[in-house]
Amino acid sequence: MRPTNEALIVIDVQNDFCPGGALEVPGGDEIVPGINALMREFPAVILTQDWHPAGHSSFASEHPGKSPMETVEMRYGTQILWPDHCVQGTQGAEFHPDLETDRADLILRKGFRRDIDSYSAFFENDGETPTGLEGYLRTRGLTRLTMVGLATDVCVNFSAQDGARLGFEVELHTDLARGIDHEGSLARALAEMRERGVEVR
Ligand code: VGL
Ligand code: ZN
Repeated sequence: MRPTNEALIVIDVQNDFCPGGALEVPGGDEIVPGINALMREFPAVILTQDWHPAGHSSFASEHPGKSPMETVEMRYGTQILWPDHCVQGTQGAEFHPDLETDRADLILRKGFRRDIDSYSAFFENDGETPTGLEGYLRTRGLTRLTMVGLATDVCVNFSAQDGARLGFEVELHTDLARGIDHEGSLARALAEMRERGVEVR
C-alpha cells in the first residue's frame, strides 16, 4: 500500500470514451485492467464521471450549422464542440463494465450544468466554479495525486494542471491514459503538463 497521503484519480473511464462510444478515444478500453490493478495499491481512489444533461451546450447538435470539433465562443471563453456524449442515465455515461468501481471512495460527477462544460475535476470551464474536489482531498489529507484515464489531452490534462496549480503533487501515469489527439493536441497537452509541474511518467 502507498502512503496515506496518496490518491489515485481515475478520470472518465466511461463507455462513450471507449471504442464504439459516442466520443471514442483510441485504445480507451485498454487501460482498464491496469487501472484495476493500480487501485489496489492506493489508500484513496476517486473516480470522475462526465455527466451531461441532454442538450448540453458542449454538444455540436445544440449549435445549428456546427460540427463536432469546431468551436464556439461561450461566456467563459472558447468551447470545443463534441458529439452528444455521457448523457445522464444512458449506457454511454456508465463506467466501462470491467472497471472495478466498488473500490472507489468517491465518484465525482462533472459537466452537469447545461450552460457550462467541466473538463477539470477541480473547476468548471470558467476556471473558477469549484467542483468540491479540492476540499475533499484537503480534508482527507490527500496531497499526492496519481492521475489516469481519458482523455489525456482533455479532462486528464485540465485536471492535472489544476491539481498542480492548487499545490498538489501530481503525477500522470501515461501508460494508463489515452488521448483523442486531434491535430496534435496530445503532444501539446503533455508538454503543457510538464511545464506546469506535472510529473509525466
Ligand atoms: C472529455 C471531451 C468532452 C474527457 C469530456 O473526458 O476528456 N472530453 N467531455
Ligand atoms: Zn463531456
